[in-house]
Parts: sequence; structure tokens; C-alpha cells
Amino acid sequence: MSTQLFDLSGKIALITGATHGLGMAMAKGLGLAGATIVVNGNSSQEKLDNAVAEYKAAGINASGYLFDVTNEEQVVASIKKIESEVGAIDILINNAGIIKRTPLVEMEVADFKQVIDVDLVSPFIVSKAVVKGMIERRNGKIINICSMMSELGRNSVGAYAAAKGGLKMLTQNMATEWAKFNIQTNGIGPGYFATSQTAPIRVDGNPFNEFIISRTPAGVWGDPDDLQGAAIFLSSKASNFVNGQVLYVDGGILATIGKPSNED
Ligand code: GCO
Repeated sequence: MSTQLFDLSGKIALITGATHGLGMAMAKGLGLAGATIVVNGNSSQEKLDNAVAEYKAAGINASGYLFDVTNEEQVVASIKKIESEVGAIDILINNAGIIKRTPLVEMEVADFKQVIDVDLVSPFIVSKAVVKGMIERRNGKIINICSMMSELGRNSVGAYAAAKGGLKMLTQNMATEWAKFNIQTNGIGPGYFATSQTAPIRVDGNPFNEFIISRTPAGVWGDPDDLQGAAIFLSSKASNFVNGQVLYVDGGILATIGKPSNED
């Protein structure tokens, strides 16, 4: 049956930053496809516990681990703990990320470095800790959550674009180095989605909100659940010969230069 191609039963998936937003939506998708979900949060135990309860209420086998994805010592210790308490990690989604919207000329260097640390260095740190076991087992799936800003710039998100552009190339390099061990490394590039991260720029009447609606051929902000299919595909045997690609889930925004305001 072709649906077995997308069956994740028996697989263990670690998703960083999966207590809310796009990470939770993708993790729920993998869980509903049969995977056991390991939820990473990095701030509050209460938020992590509430998220795990939400997964379990959806019928998903889930457990939570609190660790700072930018801290290599914490990451290495947590991966060891997960692999002894839950089992070997088959699927890793590097989703945890931050954004700081400040014009480059005004941005503090420390803020720029923090965005790079979380959005670019941490996928390297977590992947390096997880891939050792994948190499031993000659099997694994790694998905880096890139962005529209892996391809395009925008005023005020220069640090984020630099990180996400770098993450696209890091994805290609991971694929280059690890494909020979039967590990597939790809990216997902979300377009503009209705989440807490975009809430400040999505409010009715905000010119940016109107801009995105007009700039996106689908004419709407994405629903986080729209990412579940791409996450399941890149986590499953259906993508075993796909490597180093970024799959954009963006309502068509990257396909077009847009249209004049007087066109439908
Ligand atoms: C912004 C948005 C974007 C989206 C997403 C697009 O300020 O432009 O937050 O960065 O969140 O990354 O792919």
C-alpha cells in the first residue's frame, strides 16, 4: 500500500522548540503518522509539561526534555538521556529559532550573534550530537527548518536572513557528508504562517499583513498544520532518495514577483 511509504510507526522523532507554533504542528503530524515524539523546550518546565499533555490528549506517545539547544554540554547530555530513556533517535527536526526585527544599522552585535547562535549554530550542535548514532545505525532523517529568508531579504530581519540562508547551505553540507550513511538531510522553508512569531506583523490594519496577503498567490497566511505533510514526507521512507533539498511550503510566494494592486 502506498500509505506505508509515509508510515512512521516505530520511529522516534526529536523536535526542538516543539512546545508551540510550527514545531508543535509538525510534531503532531509525525505523531499522527505513528512516530513517538520527543519534545524539546528550552525555557519553562510548565510550558513543556503542558505541551506533552497536549500531545498525549491527541493520542500521541510523547515525552518532554528541557535543554538549551545552544549549549553543547546540555545538548550532548540530553541526547544521551533521551536515547537511554526513550530510544535511538530516528528523526531530528531542528525547529527551535528566534527572530529579532531590527534594522541592521541599529542592531547590537550581541543581538545579531544571539540570532545566529539559536537559528544556525544550534542546528549544528544538535545534529552533531544526534548524527553519531544515526551513522552507527546507518539510518536517519534530519530536517532543518529554514525560511523564506533562506532565499530573500527583508527590511529589519538581516540577522535572521543570514542565519536561515546559512542553514540552507548547512543542510546541503550535512547531506553531502552524511548521505553515504543512509542519512537524508533536507530543509522545510515555511512561508508566512499565522503563529506567535508573526503575530506582531499580522494584526489587522498592519500594512505588512496586507502586503503578505497580496504577495502570496494563495492570498492567505499559512495554517501551521499545512506543514505536516512536508514534515511527514521528509521523515519517511518516501523521501529516501531526497537529499539536500529545501521544500518550500509558502502558498506560492517564492514562485512570483507579485502583481500590481489593480490586478486580481
Ligand atoms: C518576518 C517573518 C518571517 C517568517 C518566516 C518566513 O518577520 O518576515 O517573521 O521571518 O516568520 O520566517 O519564512
